[in-house]
Amino acid sequence: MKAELQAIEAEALEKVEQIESLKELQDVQVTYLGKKGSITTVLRGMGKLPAEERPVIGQLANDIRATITSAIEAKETALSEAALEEQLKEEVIDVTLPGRSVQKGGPHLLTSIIQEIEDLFIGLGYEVREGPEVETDYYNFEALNLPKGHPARDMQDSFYITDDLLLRTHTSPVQARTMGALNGAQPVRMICPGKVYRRDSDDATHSHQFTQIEGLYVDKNVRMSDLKGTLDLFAKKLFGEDREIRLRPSYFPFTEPSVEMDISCAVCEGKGCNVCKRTGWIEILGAGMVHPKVLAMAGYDTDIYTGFAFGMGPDRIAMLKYGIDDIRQFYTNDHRFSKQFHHV
Ligand code: 2U9
Repeated sequence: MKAELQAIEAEALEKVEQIESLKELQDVQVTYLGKKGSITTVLRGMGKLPAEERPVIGQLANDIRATITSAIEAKETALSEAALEEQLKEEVIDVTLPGRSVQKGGPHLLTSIIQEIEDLFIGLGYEVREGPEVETDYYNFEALNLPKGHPARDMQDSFYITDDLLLRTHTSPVQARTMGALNGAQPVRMICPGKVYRRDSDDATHSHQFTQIEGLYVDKNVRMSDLKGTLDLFAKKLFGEDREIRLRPSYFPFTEPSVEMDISCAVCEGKGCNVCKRTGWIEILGAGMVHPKVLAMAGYDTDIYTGFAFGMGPDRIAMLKYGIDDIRQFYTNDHRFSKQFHHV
């Protein structure tokens, strides 16, 4: 039995030596030291031994069990350390390697332009107001001195939803709603950015949905010079302190008198180039003194209150400022296009 035990010991230690994985090690543990293991099996024959031999064999068996156990533990430690080493080698982080660039999003160019204009007018004490894109015929047209059948209505080909509901063609109804709500009781200083809709076939300069920002300033004794001063400041803040403005007579049903504002061309400094079509001037917005009919319909006493209003297309301003030649680029969500302006 002694030789048997020593053979088992030699075989077990040999096995432990060769083993490569912790799993196999477990199997060895069970095979040799387990309840049904080889050592235990041999010791079951202990009964047949002469009594004086049993303690010797017993001690030998315990020594061999201890030897195999410590060999297994040593191997387990070695394998765990090797596995950790391997893992660390795999997981080694070369901190000198550049990090994975996280695709950072950014504001859409129109959002940046609108925020820039909002910040300017908030600085002048204006409120930013929003309103419904599905508007009533009254607030989109009637309240703005565009009665049913008024020819100017056709200038703004509209998406009607019902006889009385349409997708707003400008943000002016928000001003009309605001004035109406105040019912002539107090001054108004507001700008209103937002999406507007015109039943237009899309091309490089027209989109059926585009963006507008309009402004309204109603108070006692508001004059044309207040409008001009405000527009001059706007032009210099948005397009550069050395920009000049020019006001040309125009016509809008909701303002009288009406003007269009040009700024001196930044590309040719007014000498004339293809950007300003050789005029030296670039049209930016329309404006005017609020038509008395519009003030009256909103409940304002036109003997006391006067006001000015203006309207512009941020799309057009962005195209001018960044040399963009197709308005549809703003609405195609092409990341290659929009990511160029994330820094704006
Ligand atoms: C009220 C009274 C007056 C808003 C105005 C314009 C002139 C104007 C155009 C700019 C570019 C439309 O998108 S665009 O083509 N708008 O030129 N808008 S005055 O006048 C108002 C608005 C509301 C109650």
